[in-house]
Amino acid sequence: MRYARAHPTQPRGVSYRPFMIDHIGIQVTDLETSVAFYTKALAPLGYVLVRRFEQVAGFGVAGKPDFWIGAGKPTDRLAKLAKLHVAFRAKGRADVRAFYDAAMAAGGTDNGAPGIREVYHPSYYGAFVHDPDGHNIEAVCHDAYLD
Ligand SMILES: N[C@@H](CCC(=O)N[C@@H](CS)C(=O)NCC(=O)O)C(=O)O
Repeated sequence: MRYARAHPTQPRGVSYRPFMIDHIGIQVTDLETSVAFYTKALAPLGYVLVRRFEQVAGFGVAGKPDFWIGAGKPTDRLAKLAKLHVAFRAKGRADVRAFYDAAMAAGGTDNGAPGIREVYHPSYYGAFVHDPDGHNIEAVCHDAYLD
């Protein structure tokens, strides 16, 4: 099955499954630290820094930012609730591993090494890292994939 391009600027012939999330934003305590972290951690997945304003930065592919980080300080009361889980889709299991390695090298902390998580479904291959603020960041490949 061939899917519509996720964004008009994406090259024809490249099939992407449709995204149901247009963009997501999280607050971070040190924007520069987090821009550096996500620039390195998401590079294996093809994400780049697309837009940068003084207080926010947007990452995406093909010029479409869909993951935003903004300078902010969650209050203590909200700190626990402010910890988010964001899962980025990877094209294959090797990219999941590359994300994990890049994120760890960029200062992330382990929250689950790359591997199958049968608890979700038999071919769910994910890796989990906490970013500098403790957000739970994942790369996942849902497809049965030989590597
Ligand atoms: N350390 C776990 C992390 C799993 C995880 O974070 N799963 C996501 C869903 S894909 C989540 O938010 N789980 C809820 C939780 O951990 O409280 C692992 O390696 O499997």
